[in-house]
Amino acid sequence: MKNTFKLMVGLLMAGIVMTSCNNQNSSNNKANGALSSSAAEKVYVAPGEHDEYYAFMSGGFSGNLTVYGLPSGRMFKEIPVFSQYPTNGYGYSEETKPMLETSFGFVPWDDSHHPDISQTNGELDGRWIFINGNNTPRIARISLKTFETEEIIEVPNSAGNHSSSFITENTEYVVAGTRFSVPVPQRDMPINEYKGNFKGALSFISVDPEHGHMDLKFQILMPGFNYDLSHPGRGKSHGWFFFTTYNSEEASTLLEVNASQNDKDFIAAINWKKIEEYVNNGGGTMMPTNYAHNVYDEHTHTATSTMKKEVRVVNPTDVPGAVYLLPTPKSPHGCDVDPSGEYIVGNGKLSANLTVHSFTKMLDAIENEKFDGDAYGIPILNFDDVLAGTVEQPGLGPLHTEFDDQGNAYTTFFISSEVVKWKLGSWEVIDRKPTYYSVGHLMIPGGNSRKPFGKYVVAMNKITKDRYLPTGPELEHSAQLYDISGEKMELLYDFPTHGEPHYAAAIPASIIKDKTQKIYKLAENQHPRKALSDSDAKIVRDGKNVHVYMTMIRSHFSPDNIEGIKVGDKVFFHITNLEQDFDVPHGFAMIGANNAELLIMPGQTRTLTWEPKQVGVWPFYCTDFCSALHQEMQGYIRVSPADSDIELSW
Ligand code: K7E
Ligand code: RUQ
Ligand code: CUA
Repeated sequence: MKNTFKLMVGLLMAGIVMTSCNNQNSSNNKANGALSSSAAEKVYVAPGEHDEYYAFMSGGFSGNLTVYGLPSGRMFKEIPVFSQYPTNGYGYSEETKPMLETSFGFVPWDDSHHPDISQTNGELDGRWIFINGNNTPRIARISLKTFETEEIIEVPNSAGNHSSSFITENTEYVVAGTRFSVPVPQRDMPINEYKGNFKGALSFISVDPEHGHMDLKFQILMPGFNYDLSHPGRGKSHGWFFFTTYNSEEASTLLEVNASQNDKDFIAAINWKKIEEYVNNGGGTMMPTNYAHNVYDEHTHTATSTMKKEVRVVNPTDVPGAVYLLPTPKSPHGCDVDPSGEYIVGNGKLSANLTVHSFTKMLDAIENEKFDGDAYGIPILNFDDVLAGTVEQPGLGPLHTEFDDQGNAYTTFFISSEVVKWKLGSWEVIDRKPTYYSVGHLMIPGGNSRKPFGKYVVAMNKITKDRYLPTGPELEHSAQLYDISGEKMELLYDFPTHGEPHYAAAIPASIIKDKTQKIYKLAENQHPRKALSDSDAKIVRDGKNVHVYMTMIRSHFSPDNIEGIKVGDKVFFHITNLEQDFDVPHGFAMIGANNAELLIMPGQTRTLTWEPKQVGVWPFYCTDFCSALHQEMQGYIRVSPADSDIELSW
């Protein structure tokens, strides 16, 4: 196994794409066979009891966010964000389709990476959770009252929206950084003229404290590096934001060795308060661009998409004292700030040691103007001047670090497949535990805030292999739960996750569970095509468009039997669920409707379209077992030839 690791490091050093298919050792997975019997008790949540934490796991290439309980590992819900979602019709219903509009058109699938929960004074407040769409750059805001996606804003001038979506400690901004530098503005130009022409946009999206509405306030146009992960300053470093970079060579292809030829890349430190002030005084320039801003209105239960036409961009050299580069070995991935705001951990993927920078030292170096040259006019600080310490050879392939409330840090090592616990300040390794297999992110509830809850860590592993009963070639990823309340970590439990969870965020259930919304009040439904009682139900023909204002309640639809629909019509079913009891949705399935069904919550109106192609009498029904008479909840639609003179009737 050791040799395999050496080989892997050799491959990495040679610039070969990171793969870990070789680092399994199936005899090793028995190593955790000797779990203490108390491990079972620690994860056991008795029937009817509730979990202590909500955990929100990124869905990775599913584009969604999944909600789990900790410590049980039970999955409660999948929240659709950047994907059409058959279970409840998100992205299929007319009300939710606008959420997936972009300047590229309707993009109903993305790759989501990093959820982050809103904060007040650096502590989790449980109002919203944000997550990035990586591929077609977007940031979403999800309400933790309704667990629904309420807003999606596209990020222009970006590609591979990866340093995202992390928030400042009063949720002033949700921050997004581009992975790929691209021509800004986009234009037709030779790829090998990358250097000096491609820019890396770091976007600061303000969040309205009352409703959470997002607004792309400014973008900083940085040199053409790749920007990887970011973290906000907190406490003493509030007002700053830190981004790891790689490819400081500005090579246009990373397959060449030259992508990692520099001994050190950088962590970019951004004084966003300073840039905010500059922008508030009219600094920066408005650049024409296109990006979608999609907002779901909680009163009409309907999303609207607006195309924005310009963005304010800031050249960092125009704001002296706002941007610095901290040399960090080599190809840093994670960029993690500890709860005190003093330490900035750069996880250099190809580095033997972990580098930790000191915020205080950084300020001193800035004050004394001790610079080591500059890159494109941005001052570079001296490595030794800002170094707080190094953790010596803690493992291979460090990716991400989280923190507990006792001054400890926990770093994942992808290649050596382990979580390593070490001490902030003394930099000594305290414990290490293997992960099964090849861990990416890890998560401690509140671990990206001033107040972590250091009871559990969840490791999110890239490779599952033999951890569960085999399910053919495609497996779900595997998470592992460790008890970290003692000096040594204790592996408690494995559970599968959906998609690829890059990061996760968790919060004590006590903060949000009593604030969640149980019912949409019918009386507050402002959907323009609602029907609030059976007597409001009606059908209105408008040329070839037929609008059916339908209601549903246990256990019938009104209207149910409809005649006078013709081939070539487009039927809009606007269906209101009249129930006002918690947890009584009804479904709607119309044979051959436009690739979709609906699930409608009490008090809510949803619209599905149907374009009948064949004459006949076609049934519809409720898909959710809602009462003893559920199977009676049905109707028929008579479809006549296009030239028929049968009148609408119901
Ligand atoms: Cu390391 Cu996208 Cu956060 Cu995945 S990234 S592991
Ligand atoms: S919501 S102004 Cu009452 Cu549409 Cu925010
Ligand atoms: Cu309504 Cu089944």
